[in-house]
Amino acid sequence: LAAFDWADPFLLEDQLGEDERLLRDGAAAFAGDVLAPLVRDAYANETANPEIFAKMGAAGLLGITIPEEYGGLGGSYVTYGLVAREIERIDSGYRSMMSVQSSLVMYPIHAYGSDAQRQKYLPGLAAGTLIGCFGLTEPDAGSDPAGMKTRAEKTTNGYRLVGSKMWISNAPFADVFVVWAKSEAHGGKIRGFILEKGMAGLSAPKITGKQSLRASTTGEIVMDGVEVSEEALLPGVQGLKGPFGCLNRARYGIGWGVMGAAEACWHAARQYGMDRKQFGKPLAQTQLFQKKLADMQTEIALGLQGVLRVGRLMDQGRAAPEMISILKRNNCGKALDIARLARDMHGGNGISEDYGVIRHMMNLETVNTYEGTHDVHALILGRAQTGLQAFF
Ligand code: TGC
Ligand code: FAD
Repeated sequence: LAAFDWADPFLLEDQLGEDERLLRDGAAAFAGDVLAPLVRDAYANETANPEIFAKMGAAGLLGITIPEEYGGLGGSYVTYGLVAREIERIDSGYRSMMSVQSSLVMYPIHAYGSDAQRQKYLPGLAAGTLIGCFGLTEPDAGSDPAGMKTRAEKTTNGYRLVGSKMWISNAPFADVFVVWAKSEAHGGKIRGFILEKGMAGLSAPKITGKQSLRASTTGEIVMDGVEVSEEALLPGVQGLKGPFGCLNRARYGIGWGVMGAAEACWHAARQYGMDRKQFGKPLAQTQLFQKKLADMQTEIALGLQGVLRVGRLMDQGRAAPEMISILKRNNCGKALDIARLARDMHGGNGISEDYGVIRHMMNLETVNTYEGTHDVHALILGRAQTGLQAFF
């Protein structure tokens, strides 16, 4: 029988291609060299340095699945997931910055945009010289985006956008705003619009006082009669399937990303238990501690197999949104449980910024909530197996 690798129980490495491993290793080096030294201060001070985008762009981490002709990498969804895992191993906020740019801004411009829109925005977004944000959620419409109030009124040459968005990652320093609004000219259907920083009536105040995801900047988007021409409309989609098409990609990436955060917590807890002695022996030599490590290892090993499988199906064009709901929901929930356990296993030190586990734990509260809460994904899965919708 083969030897057992405690850190890679099901030999995930064996299931990756050479190119996938290389790009993953590049992302891990970037995360360790560039992001890890920043995270403690960024989290403490609630600041994200926007220059990180250009650094991510130079490292080839933005728009991994976007074709090379638009500055992307033309890579697979498995590669995108592997990269998300490495970035989130450092902090969920950094993965958030990357996944909003790639899945929620570059993807819709590529999938639903005109060629002029692709040429205008995608190369800068891939390089990270342009920063993007995605505005779907509103103060009174979170889990139920169909209830959005933002509207696009028809003008002679285009549209006037009126409304506000809430909890928008990257918004305060974004150059490019992909926003979703009910369009009068299209029978009240939801349409996507590309707004640019500096437009009259557009502002994006920062939300302060977050106790979670503090290394990523979050803001509102206020649209006080923002006038745009017809060229700002994303022509290729209408209805909620537009934003949901983007969310499928981002939720999938989160399924991988949170496993990185969970692994960071698991490895930290294991090492802490090996090093710290109480009652004359290492904590890791107690039954309760080992049971917790075994639970962490099991959930992470299973979670990684799930995201790899769905990633392969995405690359073959065979992934259903409900598969992604299973991953997003379960991996976020398990990662949050693991981070809470790791915090506990560090004792008093677990609450210190020196050990990082409480930062991951706090971050994962957000990740469990955004992109569809844990319970909303349960309702999506409940509907899929009963045919009965229980949202309202
Ligand atoms: P429903 O009737 O189910 O669907 C309306 C239309 O949308 C289509 N659709 C999808 N299309 C593609 N992919 C999916 N996953 C889709 N789900 C639904 C559907 O076929 C239908 O199309 P059509 O042509 O028939 O009109 O819509 P509903 O209003 O009943 O939706 C219910 C529910 C709960 C599933 C949905 O609203 C939901 O998922 N709510 C959660 C909202 C959410 O995830 N918000 C995320 C905001 S963005 C964000 O959090 C970014 S954080 C990023 C970071 O920092 O990393
Ligand atoms: P609500 O929808 O009010 O939900 C509150 C609670 O009620 C939850 O527990 C939920 O599960 C539960 N609930 C809701 N409906 C039901 C139901 N029918 N049955 C049972 N329970 C229900 N949005 C963007 O558009 N772009 C972004 O870039 C973005 N970034 C974010 C960054 C951060 C840091 C955060 C915190 C959020 C971000 N969001 C973003 C918003 C996020 O997607 C929403 O917070 C999320 O979808 C939940 O919406 P809500 O906060 O309005 O909660």
